[in-house]
Amino acid sequence: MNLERTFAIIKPDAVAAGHAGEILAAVEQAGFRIVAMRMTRLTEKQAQGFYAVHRERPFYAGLVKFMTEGPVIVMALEREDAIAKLREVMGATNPANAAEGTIRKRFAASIEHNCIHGSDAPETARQELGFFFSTAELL
Ligand code: FUP
Repeated sequence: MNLERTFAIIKPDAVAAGHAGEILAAVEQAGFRIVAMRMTRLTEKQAQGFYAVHRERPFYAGLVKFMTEGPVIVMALEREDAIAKLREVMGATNPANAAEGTIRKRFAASIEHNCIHGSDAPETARQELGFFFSTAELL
C-alpha cells in the first residue's frame, strides 16, 4: 500500500462559477482525505513562483494573470497512490480531451481555464505542499 499525499488547487474559474463544492465532493468520493485546506487569493509573485517551471512558455503570462484573478482553494489530499489517482479523476489538461465524468470534463471551459491543478510527481507534490502549507498544518 502506497499511502501518499498530493497537492491540489481549485482554480479561480471553478470557485467563481460556484463549482468548488461539487469538485470537493468528487475528490472525497474518489477516496481522498482532506488533510489541509484553505481559501486564498494568489499574489502575482506566488503565481509566478508556483508556475516557474513554465516561465519560458507562451502561455505563462496568461496563466499567472488567470490564477490571480480571484480566490482559489488550496488542498493537501491523501489516499493510496494519490498523485496518479487525482490526475485520473481530474482528467486531461485540455478538457476537450478529458474522459467522461472527470472533473475537467464536467467543469472546465478550456485548457487555460481548466478548473483544477494536481501535482504531477512525488517531488512536485512535496514542493507544492511546502509552498502553501506549514509542517504543522500537514501533521
Ligand atoms: P497539468 O499538469 O494537467 O495542470 O498541465 P501542465 O502542467 O501541462 O500545465 C499547467 C497549466 O498551464 C495548465 F493547467 C493550464 C496551463 N496551460 C495553458 O494555459 N496552455 C497550454 O497550452 C498548456 C497549459
